[in-house]
Amino acid sequence: MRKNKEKDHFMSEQPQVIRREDYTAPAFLIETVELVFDLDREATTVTSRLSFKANPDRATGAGDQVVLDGEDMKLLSVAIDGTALAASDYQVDATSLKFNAPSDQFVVEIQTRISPVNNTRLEGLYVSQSAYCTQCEAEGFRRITYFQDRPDVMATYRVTINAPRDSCPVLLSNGNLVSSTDLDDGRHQAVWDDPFPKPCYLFALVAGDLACVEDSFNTMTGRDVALRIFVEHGNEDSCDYAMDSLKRAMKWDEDVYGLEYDLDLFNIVAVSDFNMGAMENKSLNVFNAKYILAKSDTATDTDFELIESIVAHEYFHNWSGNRVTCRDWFQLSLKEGLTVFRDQEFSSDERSRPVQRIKDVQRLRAGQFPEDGGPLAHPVRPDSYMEINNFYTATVYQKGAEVIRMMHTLLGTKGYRKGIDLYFERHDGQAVTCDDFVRAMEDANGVNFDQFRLWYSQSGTPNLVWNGEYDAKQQTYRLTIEQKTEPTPGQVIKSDLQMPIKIGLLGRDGDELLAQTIDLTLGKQEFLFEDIAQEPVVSFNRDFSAPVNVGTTPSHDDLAFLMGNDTDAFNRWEAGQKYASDLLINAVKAFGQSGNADEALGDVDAFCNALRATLTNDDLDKAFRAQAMILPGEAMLSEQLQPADPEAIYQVRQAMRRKIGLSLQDEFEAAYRNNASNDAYSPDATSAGQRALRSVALSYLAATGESVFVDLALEQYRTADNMTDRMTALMVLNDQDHPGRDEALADFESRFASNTVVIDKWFSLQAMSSRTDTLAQVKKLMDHPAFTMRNPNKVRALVGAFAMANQRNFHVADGSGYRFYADRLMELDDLNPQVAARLAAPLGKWRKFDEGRAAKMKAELNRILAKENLSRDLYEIASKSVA
Ligand code: 0A1
Ligand code: ZN
Repeated sequence: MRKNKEKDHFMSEQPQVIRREDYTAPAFLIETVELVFDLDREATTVTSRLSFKANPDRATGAGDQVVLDGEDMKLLSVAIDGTALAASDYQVDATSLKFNAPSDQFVVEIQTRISPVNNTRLEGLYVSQSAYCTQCEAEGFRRITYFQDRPDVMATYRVTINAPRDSCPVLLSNGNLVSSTDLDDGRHQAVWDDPFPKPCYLFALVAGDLACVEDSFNTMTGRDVALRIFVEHGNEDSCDYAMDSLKRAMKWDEDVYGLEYDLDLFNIVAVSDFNMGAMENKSLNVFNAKYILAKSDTATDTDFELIESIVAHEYFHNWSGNRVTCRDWFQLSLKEGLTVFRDQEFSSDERSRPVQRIKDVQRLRAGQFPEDGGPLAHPVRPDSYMEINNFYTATVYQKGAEVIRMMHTLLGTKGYRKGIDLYFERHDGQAVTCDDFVRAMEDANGVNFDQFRLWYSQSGTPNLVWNGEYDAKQQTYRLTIEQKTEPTPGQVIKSDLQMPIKIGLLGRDGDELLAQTIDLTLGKQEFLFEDIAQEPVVSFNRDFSAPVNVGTTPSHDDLAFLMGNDTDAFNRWEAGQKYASDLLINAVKAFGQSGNADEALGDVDAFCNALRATLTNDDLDKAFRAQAMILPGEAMLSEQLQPADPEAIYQVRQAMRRKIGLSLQDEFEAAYRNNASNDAYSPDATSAGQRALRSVALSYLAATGESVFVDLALEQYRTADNMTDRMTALMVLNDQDHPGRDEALADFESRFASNTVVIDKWFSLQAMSSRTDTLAQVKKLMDHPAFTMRNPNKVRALVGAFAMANQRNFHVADGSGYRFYADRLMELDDLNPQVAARLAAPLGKWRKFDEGRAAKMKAELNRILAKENLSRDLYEIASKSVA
């Protein structure tokens, strides 16, 4: 139990800690679920008919009491086997309904009333614009009706929806449509039946007046699957890319995993109000509209990329998540780590593999490494939680995917596939654990992953240090690697992990002397390579084969050499990042003394020359070159400094950008000119790469401070025929003191005022401006007619972007950024605790900063903890963050 250290005056009750080790199988199973929804915005009636059966695997002495979860609804009636229960026959409280089981097999009928229009949490059944929709993962189903809301209770569902025909012509649920009938009083009815047993978190219902875009996919066994995307009217012309992505994902899963879609219908619905990115409900995926809607003039290349990967991700869940699901929520990475790995590989196959890997690693480093090194660190398979919604984390998703990737590397493509085949063969239709997945990999390949399993239970990012010794006489190279993981909250003692490290040894002429994957298992381990004809340059952890920090920094000469010669594209990029980080970190430290960023940086010509070689190397693809030009971000640099001075980091990074812009001005001007396109916009990876390179060029040219280049950005804004070019120009203008900034922002606002997805870009941009009036602007924008605290996308775009993507202004030394942010989190907590909690992490970074900032950040966390009616969600994050 959690220690009751001090008397908690702020919350009426301590949230309970749920522990993985306490798992017990459910005493009763529910085999079939029949649901009838009488939809009404204020008062929807839900009637459920559940067939219970005692679980043969129940723990002995589990008793005959049935406990169903239920929150925030009115219980109208309960009946067992056709007989209504008297009030004395059951107990109902704020979170449950309890009654005694009459026998080993019985049928329960329950009626509840809920209010979709007042559901601001967006969990359970709610209203988004004109439609009703549901979100049940993780524990939303208990807000619809009383149920055993846990993923190891799998049932088949038959769902009847009754609703007004005019306002809800479209009525959807999981599975197959059984019937559509007109009712009296202008209402109609649809009945849906899902033949596949599923946990209740995969249940979905959508009803509303939506437009539909339709296509089809012919499967590997020749079945035609109808594909439908439902959107608000007027958005029908923005679904092409999502539909195309879906078809490509379906084909890829057949080709690469041998997995075929299992129903004749696959529906996607795009809604504007959604807590997360999207949801994989069986055959009825619900999406945040921003990850579906895209046209050349409304979506950037990055948006197209995200749509492709998220559509694929949700589709892939049909097997990795739905057909085989999680036994309990501690096993979340079973489906999420695996499905992220699958979507990353899909994108790699569809686009540039090295660029995809670079982006995935950037995301891991930006989101997961700080989490793993901070107060919210937890293993890929957590041991405890207060609120499961707080565990949809970068660790469970991104690090979870890295763990799958390492198994793929250790076993090879064929061995991995053997393991996957065995996993689906063994566990189809079951709710299983991460351990079951690893066992399938072991059994299919005859290997032992006992040590490897630690990746699931140990938190923290390992740090690797390597050392090389060349023996010219023996022509051998001895590589010594040491690994160490720092303690994390609640986990002080760390063990050595097994990990595959890909390395290359390069000759000075650029020849690859050796390329190998080594199997690191010890705390300190030596590897001897023979027949090495010259002292090599080491390319370490190629392709980021293990998700670790590498503490060894090669010489600047070696880094420049690797930037130009490494045969592993990822490590070419990595060498540039390491080189830049080293220069920037040293300069930030020196800036403390001089206060002059240019002086602190000193001579960076060698680095600029290495960048020039990459920029002008026409053998490299343009998307890669664009990535290679981008310096590590401010947050990334903060991670490497203790304490981090956000203003110094900002100044030094800007100065570096200016130096690079000046040094490579001719090359950037040429890149800008030569990469203009006269063709109509196409979102494909090659065209996107060309635009990315041109964007990088413009942004460095503007960094020189020459006003002609700001004029050039304004010109690009005015003539842009696609959103990528428009946003690039606007991002440059956004940081300037130039009349063009106001002109472009005003134009953007009036152009896209009625497009709720696009206007969020306008909010974010202003929230991310490095200008010192940004906080004042953000406060003002909260009164903009398009802004509302009730829409998660709006909150994330304006308030979230300010704290998460504007280090300079959020951390302004007087603490005004922190205060503003804490106020918003508390305001949001009363509306949507899940989203409030997900946004709270930035305040928990106080350990990274100087005493003044740290004290102010902690004070805000304490103010949040003292809030009346603080949610369990935000309490968990704030209390862990302040500790
Ligand atoms: N399973 C979804 C993401 C998701 C998770 C939680 C949600 O509500 C708490 C909603 C969606 C995915 O991985 O895409
Ligand atoms: Zn997922």
